[in-house]
Amino acid sequence: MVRRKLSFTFSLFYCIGFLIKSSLIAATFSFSFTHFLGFYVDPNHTLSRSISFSSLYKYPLHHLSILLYSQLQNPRSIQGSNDLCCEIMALVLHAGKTNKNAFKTLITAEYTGIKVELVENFEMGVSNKSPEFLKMNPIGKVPVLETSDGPIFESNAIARYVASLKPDSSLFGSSQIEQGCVEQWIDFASLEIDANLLVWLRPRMGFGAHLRPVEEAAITALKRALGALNTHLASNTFLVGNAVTLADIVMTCNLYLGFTRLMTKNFTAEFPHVERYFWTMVNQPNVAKIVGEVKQTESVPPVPAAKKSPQPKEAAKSKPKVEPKKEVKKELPKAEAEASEEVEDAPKPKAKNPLDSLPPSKMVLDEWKRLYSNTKSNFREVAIKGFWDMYDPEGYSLWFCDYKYNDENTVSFVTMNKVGGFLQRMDLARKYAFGKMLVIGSAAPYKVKGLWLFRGQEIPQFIMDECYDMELYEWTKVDISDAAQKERVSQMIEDQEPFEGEALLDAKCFK
Ligand SMILES: N[C@@H](CCC(=O)N[C@@H](CS)C(=O)NCC(=O)O)C(=O)O
Repeated sequence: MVRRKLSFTFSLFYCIGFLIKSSLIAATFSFSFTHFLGFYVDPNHTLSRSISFSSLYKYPLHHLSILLYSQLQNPRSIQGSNDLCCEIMALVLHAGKTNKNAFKTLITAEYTGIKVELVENFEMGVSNKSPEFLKMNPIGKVPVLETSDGPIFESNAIARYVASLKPDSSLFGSSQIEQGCVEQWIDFASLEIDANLLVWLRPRMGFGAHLRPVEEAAITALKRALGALNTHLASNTFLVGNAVTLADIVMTCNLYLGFTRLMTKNFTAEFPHVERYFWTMVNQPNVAKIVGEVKQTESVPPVPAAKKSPQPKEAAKSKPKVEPKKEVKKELPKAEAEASEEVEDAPKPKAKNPLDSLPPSKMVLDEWKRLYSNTKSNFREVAIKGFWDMYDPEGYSLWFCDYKYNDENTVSFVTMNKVGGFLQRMDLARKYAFGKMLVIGSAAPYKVKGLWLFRGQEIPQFIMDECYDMELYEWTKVDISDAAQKERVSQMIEDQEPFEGEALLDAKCFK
């Protein structure tokens, strides 16, 4: 009797269990069908994202349906159980829209098909200082990735994590040695490229003192790294293997900072394979979707005018009260230069250029520039004669310059680009200077020589300070009482050819 009762109870439990199991299977089928349908009616996945309870199931059939669904959505992204929830609920990235460190993750997400969304209404200096944010990253820096298993900070780590969500991701290379090389180039991109770029950029964005020897050392180290990278890329399309890896993503984002903020065409022309690589990378559809159109900077940001030392308290007291500037509160400890990518710089009062305090000159530089531009014929009789009529040797001085390293000018377009970059960099002197630069010779090595007209009797100090090309040239003040020198000036303004017995490869004017 007891045995019969027991067996009846077991049978009952078995039936109930069977019924539960069957209904789970039915639910899974209907869920799979909804997902399957969702592919056609809900391409943005709002439906699938809202059904987050699905991730609670640990049912093989359910996995199968999700795998089928995710394969239908993105044939490249069959994923394992860990990333199912990523397919369903997007990972949230805390950063501004233009942050190159956030780009690393967003590009990786494009390559892997993992959903990563930028947090809404992120405000640099505010959002990342909130208590909730500091719980995710105690140092208060961005980016931070919020996952259902907890947050991750450090942009390279986040990008690695997102890449690893796709099993067998080719972003880590296709062998252990390739994976080692991917890691090698990620470190190289961070420690040899990015770190030096930041030492160069930070003080120029007003974060920390600008110390010329420190900047020079960083530029030298950066050039050394770019030289090594250039050599590697001379025979490799990508950093590792024959396809884009995580190393390329990290390297491109770091170079992006350099190309858009510091490294003019003149600077990068020395590294043609790095240039080719960078433009190839930013034009890859998965990269272009995130970074948009990229424009190389035309100048290096000038060093901000030195801050005035604080007034002694007593003196300050006796001064009329000045309304404190609203922007001052923005000078929070946002110490990193990269932050400047996202923080609007408070407009800084422009320091008066000492050249504006020189005694007035009878020569009006703009008038000369207009005459130069508008003279289309009889250049010698009209423009050159006009120049000497206008020239004021008290208010202006003329200078010849001679490139010190002509031996290096072995490639014509590289040489012309170098000169082009120099002129772009001289933009800051437009109000006070006029120049002609000649690239001379019909075969390498080409000579680069120039003529400059500067306000004042010396080469203005701010140009020497700001434009590093200046020290690449030998400068000689023109003695206009010497007829030969005067004639040389005329010939240079006129682009006379042959010049000193040689053909001209190029002549550029700064006006
Ligand atoms: N090594 C970090 C650097 C992060 C970083 O410096 N982030 C900057 C913006 S790109 C930041 O949050 N600065 C704010 C601060 O310094 O408080 C990474 O790669 O994530």
